[in-house]
Amino acid sequence: MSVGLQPEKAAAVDLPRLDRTLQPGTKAPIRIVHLGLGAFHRSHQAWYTHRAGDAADWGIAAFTGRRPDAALALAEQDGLFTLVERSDGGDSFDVVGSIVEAVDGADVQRLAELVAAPQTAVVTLTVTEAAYRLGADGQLDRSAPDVVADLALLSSDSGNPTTPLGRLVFALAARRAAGADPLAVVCCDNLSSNGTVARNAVVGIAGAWDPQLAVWIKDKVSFVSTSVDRITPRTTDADLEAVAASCGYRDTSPVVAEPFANWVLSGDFPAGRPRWEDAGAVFVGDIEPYENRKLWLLNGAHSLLAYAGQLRGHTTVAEALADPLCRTAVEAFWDESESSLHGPGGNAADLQIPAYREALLVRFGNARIAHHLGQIAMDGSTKLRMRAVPVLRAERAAGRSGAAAALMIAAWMDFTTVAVTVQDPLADRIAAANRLGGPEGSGLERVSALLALVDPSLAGDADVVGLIEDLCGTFGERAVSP
Ligand code: CS2
Repeated sequence: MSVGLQPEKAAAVDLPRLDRTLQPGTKAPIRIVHLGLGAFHRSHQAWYTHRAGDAADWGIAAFTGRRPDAALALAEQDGLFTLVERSDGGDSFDVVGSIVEAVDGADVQRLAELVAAPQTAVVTLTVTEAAYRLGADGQLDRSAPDVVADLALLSSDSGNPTTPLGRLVFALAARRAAGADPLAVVCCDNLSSNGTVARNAVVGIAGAWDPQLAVWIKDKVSFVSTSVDRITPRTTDADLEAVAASCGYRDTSPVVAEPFANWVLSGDFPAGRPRWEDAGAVFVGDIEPYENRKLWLLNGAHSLLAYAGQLRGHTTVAEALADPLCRTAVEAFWDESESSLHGPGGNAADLQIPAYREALLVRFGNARIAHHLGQIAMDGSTKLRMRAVPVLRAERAAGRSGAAAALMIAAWMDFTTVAVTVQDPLADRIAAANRLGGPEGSGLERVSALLALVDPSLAGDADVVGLIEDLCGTFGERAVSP
């Protein structure tokens, strides 16, 4: 039986399974190792690699995070999957062949073998923002329980690390032991200066295990920063059926994405890379302006819609954007962000912000994409550090209130109070902070405790705490009395 389809549905469609006999073509040699085989990797890096002019030279071995079944399903199709580009006008289908091996992330020995292989030139990462275990000070939180556990496993040689970065450190140690040449690690998670963040996290873990390995990594591994963009909701059973109906084969692992895709990269590739520019990737010297434009305007608006929208009873981005209260909040946040978007070389015009904002409204409004707010709401304590805090700080430094950025934080706080589940590495501490706002506590105490999880220095600023407290309740019932 094919994975992912209900038995009765599978029986109803007697179709061949997608495999390389349906899509003939040579399998490229593995030269890229990817950590975080999810929908976004397939719609983005795998798609760019598939479209590169030299795709035949660049195969990807992709490792899942925690889901062996996802690796199994893709491996049964020999790594092939269908990318469904979904616009308001309809769907188009493309089979992507760049993933040549799909592996369960728990297979750390295979990861080490591939990262150590001399022909491997690039390691790409989509492991989620929270996986970098950044403390509120922006450095690796070495006290995070899973970091502590991985360090114990690495040091005792008694087992395989379980976090993506612990696994990467283990694999880089194997590359060092094999005497292989330098390579590039390309972070594709939505973090500011994501190459530097990845470097700090990897070097931090390595240094706590084996200081010589940390020195080798600093010396030999190039950490490339990137800004990645393509809206990719979770695949549903209806998507599997749409592929079967339109393509005439059964694909257990299709991915649906918007037509838009963007990839900006900055950094060195000491062992080479695919010609991703053939597929539209852009290589720049100074990535920060592009990164901020995307993180604040797109991801910031996403987080605002995720919390405000759910408080207002909406389910998808398109629904939330159609609500005037949410839309006004987004526009106000964009206005604040815009004041701090300076553009490459200080030339804001190069960022084409009015056109970017206009395009975002169209992208968010694509009702056929069904991008669930619940998916975006995860890991808020980490995401807000990148999406709301820099704008709030810049606004206040300029003598303005930063009320629109503060409203995003207030909406997150209200959401964490009423949500059935809060998926966040700090979920326990969020729940404890929310209890401060109960009958015995005060709204200000609660806001300050929650804010401390996002940014401790802001939590000590009484004006900011007061501002956020005032804004709580904007999108629904005030969860806590002032
Ligand atoms: C979203 C992103 O889930 C989220 O936090 O904001 O996944 C967003 O859809 C992508 O960055 C779009 O490129």
